[in-house]
Amino acid sequence: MGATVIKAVPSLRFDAKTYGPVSAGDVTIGYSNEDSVRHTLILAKGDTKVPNFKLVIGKKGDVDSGTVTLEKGEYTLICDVPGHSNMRATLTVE
Ligand SMILES: [Cu+2]
Repeated sequence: MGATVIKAVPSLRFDAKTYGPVSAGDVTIGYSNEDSVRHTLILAKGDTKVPNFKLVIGKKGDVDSGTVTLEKGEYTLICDVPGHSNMRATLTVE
């Protein structure tokens, strides 16, 4: 299965509002920094943060990736850097 690639782009945005659908199970996510500041990526389902998953891209050109086991559902992609609260998107797992 291929990776879902998410880009952080200027200014303080993800490159899409929605990603997927991807298949439930082990989901590989790549995160690429095309912006000029540090970004993170965490996942939440409702108000519950998905444990043990965080990607960090510190500067332009950085790439991080990770694999996380996800059940079916709608997840929120979040950059938790202070001031980046508009960096929210949806990942659909089916
Ligand atoms: Cu950010």
